[in-house]
Amino acid sequence: MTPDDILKGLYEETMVGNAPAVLELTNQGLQMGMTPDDILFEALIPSLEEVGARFERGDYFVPEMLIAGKAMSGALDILRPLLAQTGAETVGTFVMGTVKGDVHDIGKNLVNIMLEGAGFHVIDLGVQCPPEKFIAAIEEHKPDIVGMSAFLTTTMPMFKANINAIEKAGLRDQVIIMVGGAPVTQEYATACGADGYAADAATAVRRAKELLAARRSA
Ligand code: B1M
Repeated sequence: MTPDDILKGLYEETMVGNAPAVLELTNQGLQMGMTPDDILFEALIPSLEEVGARFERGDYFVPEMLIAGKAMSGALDILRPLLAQTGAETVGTFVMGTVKGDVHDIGKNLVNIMLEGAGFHVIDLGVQCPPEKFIAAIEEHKPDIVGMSAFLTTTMPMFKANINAIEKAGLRDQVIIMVGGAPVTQEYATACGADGYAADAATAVRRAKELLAARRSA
């Protein structure tokens, strides 16, 4: 098998939710010297994008989306330690959660992995996080940054609800708030009162570091 065969196989097997094949191909690719970035950005993420497109066209339904997501998550478990392996010192604490009403977590998990790789201590609150959960986590962990993900247009308004609740609890000045997720834009982030936004995991890391540096030098 060539690296191209591996990428093609990963793309196709993720799309049909064949988790064992995706695991096998991921391991094979790594053994052949392929990088985690190649596997992620040239096969797994494009495959899930196609899954989403098929769902929109009505060719796929929720079960197909679910098994494709599970296949991708299995590969991420293998890639996680490799992506996070930088030996960087802790640069700050980041509390992260998917907002209430939303169960998507693959994108959030990927952001977490990249943040860990960049030296952040990440506290993952999981999915379907109500405002009280973010507030309790701020009180307990005193993070530098709170990150919120939303993947549905119907759950994006939870950003504003969370930020209002954090303000009401008197904690807004203590944390930088970042938001993200597939349907989110910079304009939306600004409108809901977030301090930062990023379109993908790598940009999220860069933005988090910039925001933290600006806060510390202020
Ligand atoms: Co859902 N789903 N889904 N789904 N799903 C989408 C998001 C959708 C775009 C598909 C489509 O129609 N094309 C669509 C949303 C449309 C919209 O509102 N605009 C959709 C829908 C409609 C739904 C349901 C409503 C379907 C239904 O029930 N009728 C339902 C909702 C359930 C709920 O949450 N209440 C639903 C359910 C599901 C599954 C459970 C089956 C499964 C989730 C599995 C899981 O996450 N464990 C699923 C999946 C797999 C998808 C798609 C196919 C893939 C999502 C994904 O993991 N992408 C998705 C289609 C698509 O995205 N093209 C779709 C890969 C991931 C790496 O990218 O999530 O964008 P992404 O994350 C990126 C960035 O967004 C950014 O960095 C990440 C990494 O680069 N980012 C941040 C994320 N968080 C960030 C935070 C930051 C900064 C950046 O700062 C804090």
